[in-house]
Amino acid sequence: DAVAALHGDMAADRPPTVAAPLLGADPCMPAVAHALFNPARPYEAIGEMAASSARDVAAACHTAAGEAAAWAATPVARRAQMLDNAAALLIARRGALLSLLVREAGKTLPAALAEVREAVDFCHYYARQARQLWPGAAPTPLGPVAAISPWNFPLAIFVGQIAAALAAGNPVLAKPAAETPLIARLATELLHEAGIPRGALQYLPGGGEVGARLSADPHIRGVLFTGSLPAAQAIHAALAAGDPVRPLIAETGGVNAMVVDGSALAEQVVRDALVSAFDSAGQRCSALRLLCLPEETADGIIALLGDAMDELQVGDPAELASDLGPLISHGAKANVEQALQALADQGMRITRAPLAPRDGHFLAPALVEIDAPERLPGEIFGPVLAVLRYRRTELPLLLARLDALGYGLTLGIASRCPSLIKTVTQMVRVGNVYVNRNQIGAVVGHQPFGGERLSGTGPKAGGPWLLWRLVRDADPCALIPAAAPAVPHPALP
Ligand code: UN1
Repeated sequence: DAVAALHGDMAADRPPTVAAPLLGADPCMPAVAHALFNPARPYEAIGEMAASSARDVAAACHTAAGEAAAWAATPVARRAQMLDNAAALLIARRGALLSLLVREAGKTLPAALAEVREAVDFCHYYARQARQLWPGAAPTPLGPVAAISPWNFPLAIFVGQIAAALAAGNPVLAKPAAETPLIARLATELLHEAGIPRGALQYLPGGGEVGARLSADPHIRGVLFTGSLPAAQAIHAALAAGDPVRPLIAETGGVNAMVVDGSALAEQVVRDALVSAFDSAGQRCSALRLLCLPEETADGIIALLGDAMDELQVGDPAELASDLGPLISHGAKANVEQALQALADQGMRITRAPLAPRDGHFLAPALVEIDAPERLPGEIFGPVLAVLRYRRTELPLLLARLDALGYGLTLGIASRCPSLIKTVTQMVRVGNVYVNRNQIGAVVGHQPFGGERLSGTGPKAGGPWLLWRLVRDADPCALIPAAAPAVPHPALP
């Protein structure tokens, strides 16, 4: 019925309009709405949005500050009940949500369904956690929090950040990505319908300038951010410059590797690599970017991978047969093509198959054989998988070179040797290690998804830790004595 609802919505929907200045038009700088287009069919306008003005942001922050005491005094059980209500509304309106995920964000239907479910899970999860952590007196929240979310999970991360901040008692100023304001607006409406007061959750569409204004506003007491590294660094600087210094909880990108050893099952490696690299057309921070193969099995795995890539269907995400949808925008596609060209110019071999449709921002998945991890220009946010051969005896050196790239988000290990799995797990500094499985699709709840170093402010960006970071009371985990000094890396088996 969800798919039927999707097609119904697609046929019947009129382009929704985002009336951005929810707090009244700015007489000094009237907001000009611009059209939003389906990334799979760039001639199909799906709605309009206007960025929030400086005055909108200032007024919203002021309102949030005024609302802070009332929201903090709302019993935890009532806040949690509202989040459970929101989950029920997300389920009830899944047809409209799926339609927007496909048409605004270019998600395939399976990815869109998974995202609705993730948003529902986030609401229930933070409701349950808040009830369990704070059954008695509510803790002291930080105060108004800005939640700045990305276009690649425009529903799940948008709702997840809001749910965590609200559960902890903070009013939220939610800024969706400039590419995906419509789905965020619908989610905001459902959260309001669930009982969350309008002053406790305000919607501020716009681009980086809105995020910058929010981060600089003195009423803001913390920022939850998922997105690019440069944006995280800019927000960090703005927060650090403020008085008082306010916390940033950020998750950015990664140059995520899968380390395969000689004992791994080739077919499983191919299946897991394919999903990890090309699901969502590679537009996930968790996606596999660099497949590291031992010399002795590399040829066989690369051949299987090429055949499997030939089977992938690139096309309109509204079609059930499509495995990969489009990139989010013309600019995103150009960036990936530019990175591929730079690798080709360095003499790296690129295989691309199958052909992608011409209209829309589609890209055929690409396999690039590189000779050193340092060839990668950082994160390439698209359907590009680099493959690197390494000598078995040089595995420690490989791990050191991966580490030196500076990122620490996800790492896959493919091996049937338990001691090697254990050793590699101990040696790497990443937020999420996946063993003998794909390395995307973090599960809401027990997996506190987050990145280290260039990938974010740490794995405590999720799970119950996130709630403790959103209140002023001491995090009970922080009271546990620090671990003993790190022991030197054990030798590889
Ligand atoms: C992101 O892509 O910005 O585990 C983070 C996963 C997703 C990652 C979301 N939950 O693949």
